[in-house]
Amino acid sequence: MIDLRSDTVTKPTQAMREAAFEAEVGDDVYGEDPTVHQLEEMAAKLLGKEAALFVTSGTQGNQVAVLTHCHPGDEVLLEANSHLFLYEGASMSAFAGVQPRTIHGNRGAMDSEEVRAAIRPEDIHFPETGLICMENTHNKAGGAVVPLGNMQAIYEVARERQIPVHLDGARLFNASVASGVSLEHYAAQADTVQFCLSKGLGAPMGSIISGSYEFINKARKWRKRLGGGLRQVGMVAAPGLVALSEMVDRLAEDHEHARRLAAGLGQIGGLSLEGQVETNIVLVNVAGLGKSADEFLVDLKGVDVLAVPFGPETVRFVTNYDVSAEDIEAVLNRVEQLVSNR
Ligand code: TLP
Repeated sequence: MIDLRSDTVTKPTQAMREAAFEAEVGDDVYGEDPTVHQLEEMAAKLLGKEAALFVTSGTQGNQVAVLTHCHPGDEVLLEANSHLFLYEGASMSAFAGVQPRTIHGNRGAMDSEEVRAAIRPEDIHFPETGLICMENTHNKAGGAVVPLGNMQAIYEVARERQIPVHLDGARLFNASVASGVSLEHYAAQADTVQFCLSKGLGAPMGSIISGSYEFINKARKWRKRLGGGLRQVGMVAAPGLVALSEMVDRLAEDHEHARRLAAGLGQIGGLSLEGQVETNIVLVNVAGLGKSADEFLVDLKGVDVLAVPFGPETVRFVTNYDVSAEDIEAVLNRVEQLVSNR
């Protein structure tokens, strides 16, 4: 089976398994796990922030950020196809009691003037704008890299109005490797940043949120309230350290594989690419085959290839550490056969 459903499906490397086995641990709720400390320090340094917090998942990291930044009754501005809006079970409303307000972006990038216009003026009828969220890379836009200049413009608007900015950087390392812009530069365009260790970087679990000392102290309490205070968690922080030290540069391979996959799929009659491939995500429209995404995925599974639906006619393929260049060629051969046998 060649699994292109997500980069979350990667299995931990041998080095990660060994690091977990050997990790020095302590009770992290008491702040006594040295491996967690090491991971949090390394992450904060990479992002150029004061402090960082290890959380169980990207969703938990984003929600802890919303809970820490906002008050019930606030409004959160975010891109209409962002993960925070589409794929987190409305948890910002369920937990933080905030209302999302969406802005349609161009390949994931919101127009800074639209963001400015959406910020609420003081009026007894209106909610307060409590937070602005950005996402880079943008998942639903096909792994699009949101340009640094766009992020700068939005952060400037936010600072003028003293509204905090959170960056969902689940795949920020992909953005950085693809664009050559440092993590620090991206992170400087937001007050807080979440990134995932368990996507392209291959760790078995965990995300980081990062920001000021003050923010992280408050966030730690929200993480505890959500049941995310863990004990000898150095066992899973250790693979995270391996992810940060060994797995970043190789993301370029995933990007190369995605470009090859896209080039090949784009040649197959009935399939059309949706948007440009900038990182490790390829979106393909299958309407030309006279099939829905779900129907196409059943056929694909029949030839031992897995992907996910990303719309009624859209299929998402995500290249990852466990998929080789040969696997990509095999996928192309199998899809070509499928389509020609129709
Ligand atoms: N995305 C998953 C699915 O939920 C769609 C995937 O396979 O891509 N932010 C972004 C931009 C994400 O893509 C994801 C996961 C998250 C946050 C949440 O991370 P987890 O899965 O660790 O909660």
